[in-house]
Amino acid sequence: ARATVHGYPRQGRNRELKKAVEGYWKGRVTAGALHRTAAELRRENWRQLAEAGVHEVPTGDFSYYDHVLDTSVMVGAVPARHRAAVAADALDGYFAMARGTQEVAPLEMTKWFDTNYHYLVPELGPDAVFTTHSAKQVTELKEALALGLAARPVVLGPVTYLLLAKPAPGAAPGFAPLTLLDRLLPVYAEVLADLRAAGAAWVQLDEPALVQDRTPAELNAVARAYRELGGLTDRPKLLVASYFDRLGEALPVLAKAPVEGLALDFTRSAAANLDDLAAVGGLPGKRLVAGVVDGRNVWTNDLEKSLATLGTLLGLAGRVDVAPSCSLLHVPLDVTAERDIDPQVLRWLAFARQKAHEVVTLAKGLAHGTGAIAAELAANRAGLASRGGSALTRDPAVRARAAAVTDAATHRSQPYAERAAAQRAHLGLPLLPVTTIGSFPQTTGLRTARADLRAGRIGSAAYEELVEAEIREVVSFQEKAGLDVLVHGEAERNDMVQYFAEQLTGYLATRHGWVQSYGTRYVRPPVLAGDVFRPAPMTVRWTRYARSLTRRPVKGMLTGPVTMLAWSFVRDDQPLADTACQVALALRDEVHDLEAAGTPVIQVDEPALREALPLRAADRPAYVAWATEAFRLATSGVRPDTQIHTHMCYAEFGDVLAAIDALDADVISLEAARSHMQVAAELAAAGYPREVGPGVYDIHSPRVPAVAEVTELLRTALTAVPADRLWVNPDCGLKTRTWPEVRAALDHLVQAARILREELGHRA
Ligand code: THG
Ligand code: ZN
Repeated sequence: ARATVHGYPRQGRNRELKKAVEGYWKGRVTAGALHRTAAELRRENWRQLAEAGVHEVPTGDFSYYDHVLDTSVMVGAVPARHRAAVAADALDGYFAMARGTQEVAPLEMTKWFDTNYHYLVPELGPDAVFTTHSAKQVTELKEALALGLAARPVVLGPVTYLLLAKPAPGAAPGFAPLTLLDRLLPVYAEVLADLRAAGAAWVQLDEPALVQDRTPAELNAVARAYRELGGLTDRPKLLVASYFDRLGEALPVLAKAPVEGLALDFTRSAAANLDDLAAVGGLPGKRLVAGVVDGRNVWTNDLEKSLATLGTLLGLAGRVDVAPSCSLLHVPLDVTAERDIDPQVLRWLAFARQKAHEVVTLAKGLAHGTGAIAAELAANRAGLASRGGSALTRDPAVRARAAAVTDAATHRSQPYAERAAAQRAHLGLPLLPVTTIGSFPQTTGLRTARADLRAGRIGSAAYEELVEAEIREVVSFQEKAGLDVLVHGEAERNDMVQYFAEQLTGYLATRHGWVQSYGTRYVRPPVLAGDVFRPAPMTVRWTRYARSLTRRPVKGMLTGPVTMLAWSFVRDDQPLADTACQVALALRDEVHDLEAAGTPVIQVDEPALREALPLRAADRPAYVAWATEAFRLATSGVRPDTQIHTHMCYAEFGDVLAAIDALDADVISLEAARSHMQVAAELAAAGYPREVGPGVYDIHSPRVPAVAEVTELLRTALTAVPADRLWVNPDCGLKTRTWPEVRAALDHLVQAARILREELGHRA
C-alpha cells in the first residue's frame, strides 16, 4: 500500500498566490514574476508531500483561478466573446474568462458540488469545437518529475466536465452539453498521449459528478467514455476518482470499464461504497485508492478505524492505496500555523499537511502491520480520547435545553394570515416597501480600524465609536433615500459566520486557516468543536443604536443555523441536526433580545440552504427536515407582529422550494435580477403564500440599473406576486459595492417603487 493525495491547497502559507495574482491584475506584478511565484508554490507543496512520505504527488491541480476554467482552456472551450482576449494574451484572456472585462461578461460562477468552493461554468453550444491545449498539464508534470518524484497528473474527467457545463447562449432549449462527448473524447485522448510522452505512469480523471443521481443515458455515456479512453494504446494508466459521496449506480459501470484504478470516498457513505464494491465482486487486478481521511473536515483521523476499513478493502482489489477522500483544497494548509488555539485542542485538528502525514501512516500500517506505526497509533488514541472526554465539547445545560425543545418551540404562535395582519398594523409600511439585504459598503477606514483593533493599535472604545459613526452615516443615508425598512449596515462585521462564531462558545477561530472560496477570495471557516451557547447578546447593541437614530423600522440581521454550519467545519461526533439545534437555540436567544430591544423586523439569512443540500435525492428529505426545523427553532419564539425575514442567494431555488416554504418566514428576499425574476415566477407557481422580495439590483456587477429597468423587473414580478406581498430590494448585501453605485442604485429602486405605487393606487 502506498499513500497519495488527490490535490493540495494552492494558496501558499501566507496566501502568496492571492497576492501575486491580485498584484498582476493591478499591474504591480509582472507575468514572469507571477509564473515564478506559482512554480515556487507548486515546488513547496510537492516538497511538503514528499517529506511527509507521500509516494505519488498530484500535478496539474494547481490553478491561477479555478481548475474547471483550466479544463475549459485545456479543451479549447473558449466562448466566442472571450476569443479575442485569449488570442491577444493567453493569461489576460484566462482572467477575462474568469472576471470579465469592461467589454465582456465573465463565465458564470457556481458552487462546486456541496462545498463552499465556486467554479467557472463552461459554456458549450451544439457547434462547440474542441482543441487540445495540454501545455499546463505537461509543464507541471515535468516540474514534479524533475524533482525526482513519482507524479500523477489530475485532470477533470470528460463526463463531469460536460455535466458541469451549461448550454451556451443561443443553444436550442433542452440542449445537453453531454451530447458533445464524442467530440470531446479525442481531445482527452491527445492529452493522455501528451502526458504519457512527458513521463506520466498514471493519470487521475476526476468524476465527482458520478456520485450524484445519474440517468441510464448518463451512465451509458460514462461507459462509452471509459471504454474509449481505456481502449487507447498510447496512454498512461487511468485512475478514475470519485468523491463527496458514494458512487452508487456508476460503480458497476466503472468496475467493468477498461481502466486500471478507481478512487472512492470512504468517509461519506463508507458502508454503501463497501457494500457496492463487494456486490460487484471487488476490483480484481485494479488499484483502489481508498479515501479514508476526510478531505472536507479538519478532525484528526481515527487511525484504527481507518485501518479496519482498509483491512476489509485489501481483499477487494488488486492493490489498495491510501488517500484523503478528496482534494485537500477544501481544508486549510497547516495546523502548526495556529498560535491562538489551546495546544490541547490543536492536537484534535489535522489540516492538509497533517492529513498527508495521516495517509502515509495508514499506508505504512497497512503494508507492514500496526507494529510499524505503534507510536503514531498510541499518540492518535490519546488525542482522540482527550477530545472524546473533554469538558470543552459537552455543556450539560446546552444538552438539557436541546433535549427539552418542544414542537411548539418550532412553530409561530399564529398562522401566517393572522401574523401578516398584525405586522401590517405594527409596521405601517407602504405598498412595495423598499429595503436592503443588510450590509453597506465597507470603507477602507473601517477595515483598517478592525485590523488596528486586532493588533492592539486602537482600543475597543475607539473602534466602537468608528462603527457608530458609520451607522449614523448609513441610517441617515437610508432616511434621505426614502427606504422603508432600514438596516444598521453591518459595519461591525467582516465575514458574518466568523463574526457570530467569535461570540459563541463551542466555536474555534483560526488565524491562518484560509480556504479558497473563488479565484483569489478566501474564507476562514471557524471550527465547531463543542456545544454552542450564546453567553451575551451579539448584535443588539448595534441594532439598538441604529434604532435610536430613526423613527422608521430598523431590521435586525442574523445568519441562520444552516449557513452557520455549512460555512464552518462541523463536529463529527454528533449528528448535524444536533449541532444545528444548538446553534438555533443560541440564535433564538438573540432573536428574543432583538425583539425585546424594540426591533420589529428580524432577518435571518440562509444563503447556504441550497448548497448544503445532499448530493443524492434520497438523502434530501432528512436534511430538509432538520434544516427547516432549525430555522424555525431560531425564529418562532417571536410575537405575531414581529416580522421574520430571510434571504438566500446563489441559487437554483427549484430544488428547495418546499424547504423555503417550510421555513415559514414572513418575507423572503432572493437573488433574481440576472434571471429576470424567474424565481418569483417559480415561487408563485409553487403556491408560495407569503411575501417575496426578488432582487432588482444585481450587486455582483458595477452596473447601476436605470429606473425604467427596475420598474420593468418589478412589473414582471407583479405578474407572479400580488402587490401587497411584493418587496423591493437588491439581490444581496451591498458590502462589495462602492458608495456612489449604492447611492444611485437605491435611489432608482425608490423611484421605481413610487412609480408603481402611484399606478397601483390609481387602479385600486
Ligand atoms: N462567508 C463565508 N462563505 C461564503 C461567503 C461569505 N461563501 C459564499 C460566498 N460568501 C463567497 N464569497 C466571498 C466573497 C468575498 C470573500 C470571500 C468569499 C473575500 N475574502 C477576503 C479575501 O480573500 O481577501 C478575506 C475576508 C476576510 O478577511 O475574512 O473577500 O460571505 N464564510
Ligand atoms: Zn445574498
